[in-house]
Amino acid sequence: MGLFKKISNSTVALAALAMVGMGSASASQPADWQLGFQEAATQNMTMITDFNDFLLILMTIITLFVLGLMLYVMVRFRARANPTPSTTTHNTLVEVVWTVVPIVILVVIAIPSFRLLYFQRDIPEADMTVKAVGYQWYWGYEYPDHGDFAFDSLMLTDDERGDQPRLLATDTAMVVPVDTTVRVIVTAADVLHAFAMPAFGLKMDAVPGRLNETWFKAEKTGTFYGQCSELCGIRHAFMPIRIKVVSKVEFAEWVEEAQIEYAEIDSADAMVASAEVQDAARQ
Ligand SMILES: [Cu+2]
Repeated sequence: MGLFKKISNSTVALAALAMVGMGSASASQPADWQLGFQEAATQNMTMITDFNDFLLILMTIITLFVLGLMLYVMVRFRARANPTPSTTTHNTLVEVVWTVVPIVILVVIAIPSFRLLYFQRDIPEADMTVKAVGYQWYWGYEYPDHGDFAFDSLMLTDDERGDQPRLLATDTAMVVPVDTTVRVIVTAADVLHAFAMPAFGLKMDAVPGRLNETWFKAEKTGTFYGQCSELCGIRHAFMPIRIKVVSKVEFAEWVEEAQIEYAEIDSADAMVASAEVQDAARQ
């Protein structure tokens, strides 16, 4: 993996240089003229990037080899240079080689592929749980381990967003501590959505009436942007996901504030909602 690491590191360095040149923002969001993935913020995404680089190199070698063979055959055995064609129909050695070599290549691909798949699907012992609920058209977050408070996260308009990125800025963020295994329970309240965070290598369908489970462990602090990744209706493009990864101390402080702030908002919302239901019932 050393070689791929070096290549992907130099790609990151090049991308960073390019971004400095263009005055673009951090790598936790899409960048202008971006090639490849966003910079990894979890081990999962590092493994995805390495696997992608490995496959890219492997298939480049195969493509060049096949191209070389075709050019050789076209030149060496063209009608003018080779007026009496060979009538050979079988060559045991060549046939064994072109059967065995592709099998070996597939096995070489399968091993890291399954390793990555098991790493993603085998959910480790989680330190905390967040439930992400997709609504038409925003995300809601619930923190069952920290007093069961809940809040919604809506996209900010161009007037409201300040220096946050366009179509990715939200009023509130899902806040999690760094170096912590977070179990994410993903579901939806109305139609299919999908919870996706590119820098974490995270994508999970949000299905009404079903609890899907995934996890991540962010290795650095910062703000990370993702989007709903299931065509869910007219405002599908306007329900971004913002995850703020903070230190454990900052997270504890945020939880204390959030328990007060969101509990109050929720009970007020609930009162308004129940009043509306009663009004509707009377009419
Ligand atoms: Cu959606």
